[in-house]
Amino acid sequence: MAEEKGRQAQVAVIMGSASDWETMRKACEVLDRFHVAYDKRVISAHRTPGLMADFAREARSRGIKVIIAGAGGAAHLPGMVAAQTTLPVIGVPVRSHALSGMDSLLSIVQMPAGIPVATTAIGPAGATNAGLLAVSMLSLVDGRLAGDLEEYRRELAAGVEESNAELV
Ligand code: RP5
Repeated sequence: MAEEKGRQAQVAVIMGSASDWETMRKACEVLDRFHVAYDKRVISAHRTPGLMADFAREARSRGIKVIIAGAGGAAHLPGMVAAQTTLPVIGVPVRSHALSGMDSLLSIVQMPAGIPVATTAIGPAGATNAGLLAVSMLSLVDGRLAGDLEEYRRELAAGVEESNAELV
């Protein structure tokens, strides 16, 4: 069974390379904040295609409910995982050196009809929002998470109010 800190993982956070971790850790920070158990691991669509296929095909039976997949450049991981599971897949375009992540974004977002990947913004903001989207999906059947998301939004709004106060 997939587990994190002794609890059944509900979310899998995967990335094409360890070099994606600085971005993808933002998704994990959100899951930590909401006390959602997750697995995290490097799985490369190009360097470990067999591992990717095994992971995708077994994820549902392992109890995973949402997959967050980050990749950069020729970012095939989210789409190829989505092709092999009916779990929701959220794709995070990691900023690349050569093309600043536009290559990653376009690789992930332009899926053919029938195999969806919910694609976020490029980079850390996208990873943060991927974590929040996963929490939102889980909150459909988890009242505690629904309440915690409401509280999170109140905190965001309070932060804006505070920034206004600092303008004077
Ligand atoms: C992609 O290639 C990875 O997702 C990463 O963003 C990019 C570069 O990988 P490394 O060469 O840094 O391992 O597969």
